[in-house]
Amino acid sequence: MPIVLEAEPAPLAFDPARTALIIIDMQRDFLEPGGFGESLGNDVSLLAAAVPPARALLAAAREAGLLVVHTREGHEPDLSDAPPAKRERGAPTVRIGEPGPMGRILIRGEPGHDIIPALSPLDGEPVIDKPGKGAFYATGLGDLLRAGAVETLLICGVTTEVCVHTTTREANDRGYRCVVVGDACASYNPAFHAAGLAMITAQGGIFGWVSNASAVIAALA
Ligand code: TIU
Repeated sequence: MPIVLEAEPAPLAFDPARTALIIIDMQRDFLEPGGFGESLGNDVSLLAAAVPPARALLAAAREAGLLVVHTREGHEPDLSDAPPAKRERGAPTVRIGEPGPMGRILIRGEPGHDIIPALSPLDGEPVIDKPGKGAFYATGLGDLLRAGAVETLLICGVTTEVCVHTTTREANDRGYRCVVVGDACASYNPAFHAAGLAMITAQGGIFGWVSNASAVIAALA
């Protein structure tokens, strides 16, 4: 049965049975003090603000029986899935695959690549390992969502203007209704966060909708 969610630019009716929550890249290396993100000079406390809303949203999604999908950005240890154009970015000591404070930077299996404990996936919840910023590129996410007959995505995570935005744009072009849960997203740059959310809802919702965790939780209750 469709339920109505308060959102911008307009309320959205959606069917929870055909809705997935996608939590983007809530990884230790991006969020925790002492991780890769902080080593680049970022203020990781800005990302911490998204954790309580994301945790509440995750609990409500599980309770309502939504498909819950977690993603992680990272690469194979041999870097075979990291294109040179991505590997070359940044100062040589903080490049992908180099030793970082929580293991090799953005490498699968390293401690920093893990999802933060507050948002740990449950057994059986799919975890999509992605080599790009978007969660559809070179992953099984499209097949997974098709198998679940999903039509609406609730999207949150970090960072708003990078992996959340890229995934939302990919999903929008694939025909999904995308709701970005704004307070459960964050950026190292507050202006980019605000602009990222504003870009979703501009022009009548050019990429989708923006809501917040308490509105989603109320709609699912
Ligand atoms: N997950 C994600 O957004 N990856 C990034 O590299 N984000 C930055 O903002 N750097």
